[in-house]
Amino acid sequence: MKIDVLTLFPAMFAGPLDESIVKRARAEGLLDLAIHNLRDYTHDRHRTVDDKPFGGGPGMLLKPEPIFEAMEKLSREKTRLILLTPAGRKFNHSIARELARQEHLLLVCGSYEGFDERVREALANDELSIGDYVLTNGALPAMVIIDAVTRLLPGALGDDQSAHDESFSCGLLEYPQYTRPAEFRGMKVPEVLLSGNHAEIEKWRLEQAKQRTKERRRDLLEQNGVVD
Ligand code: JCQ
Repeated sequence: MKIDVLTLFPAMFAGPLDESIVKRARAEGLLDLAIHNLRDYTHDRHRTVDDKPFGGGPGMLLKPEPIFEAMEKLSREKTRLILLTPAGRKFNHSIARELARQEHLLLVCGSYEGFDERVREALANDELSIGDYVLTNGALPAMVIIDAVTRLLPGALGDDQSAHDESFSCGLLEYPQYTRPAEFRGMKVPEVLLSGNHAEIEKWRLEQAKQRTKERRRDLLEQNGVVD
């Protein structure tokens, strides 16, 4: 998969995408990631990316020209252009799965300045939010999405990792897990996990996962049609 990112803050991307699973996916050629500075698509002496809103009001807006020009240079036959903004639809694991099936993503980072509406109308295939809070810019949301999508690319996870029945893949939060020692500072691992009875262990885990999800995230059960 190819992912291009358009941002005013390319330096923010050094670090999170050079570690762990994303690093390995890049090294193995599963992910071809490129970060582009929006300012490189300007032509004036001051490399202007923003301007005042028509009609007045506070703040500035990202000018459409650099974004259109970048899109024209970067887009391919099957590009999905996604704006990162708190006004987008809320990103989740099923959207991550959907994005992992795409050939090419172009992630355009918004900022406090906001987009000229013509970018939305003419260019955006989608607008995504990573949650109900406002950040200074869309770089962190872009990295969150890249991380969540990359680990779903075929071959990105090791065998033991991909076999793992993680939270959200089955619609439930994870059950409690323990490793050695069997007793630590007086806290004991539940007896059933030491029993060797795999049927009982599976039953216990499912029960714990359901209970935990009901307590912490009833919305997930509702979303999956378990309760309403
Ligand atoms: C994304 N959740 C929060 C901030 C405006 C118009 O675009 C804007 C983009 C941002 C940066 O993204 C977020 C965000 N998901 O704050 C303001």
